Amino acid sequence: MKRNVLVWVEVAIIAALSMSLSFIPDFAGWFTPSFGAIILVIFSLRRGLTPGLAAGLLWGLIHFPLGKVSFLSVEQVLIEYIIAFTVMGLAGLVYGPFQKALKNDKFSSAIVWSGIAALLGVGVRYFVHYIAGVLFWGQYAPEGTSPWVYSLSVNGTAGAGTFLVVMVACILLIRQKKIWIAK
Ligand code: 218
Repeated sequence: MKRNVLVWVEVAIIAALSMSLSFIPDFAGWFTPSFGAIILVIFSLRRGLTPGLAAGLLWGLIHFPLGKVSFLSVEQVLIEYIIAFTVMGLAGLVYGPFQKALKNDKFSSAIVWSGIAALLGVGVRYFVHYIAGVLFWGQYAPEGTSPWVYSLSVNGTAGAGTFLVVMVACILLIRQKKIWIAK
């Protein structure tokens, strides 16, 4: 396959795989980590920024035909299902140094770069959900809790949990170079 076509086929497969992990039940409501982030961060490190952003955007879009969108308003949905998912591809900003480290078998350094990638992708995504939480989800805050504190507790917990599962996966998989380095 032409290299370019192969990358786009991977984008579609990755978006579908990430979406399939979103079917893990919300065992802790909105506090539940986003397991699909594991796949998206790894892919952004494998292919770089543009494919990562594209896979994130597609993952967000797939929520619509599957009826997996929590709708409060058009603005909220655009922010949380288009912008928030797309920015996960920012993990691909450290593609260069990550690839260099792994190609030289510098596994500890590669793990550090994957951590920076996860902080970027997961951190920016959940910052977006945090802002959306303050703007749109305040009515769900328990009596006497401000929307700021409520959104920080929900999205801070979900974001930290997501970061954690991404890091566990990266550490377990870092020596499997085939996953990370494309032909
Ligand atoms: C306080 C609060 N509650 C709910 C949401 C909505 N939210 C949070 C995280 C992730 C997603 C995307 C789908 O998994 C959504 C819609 C919020 N932002 N804030």
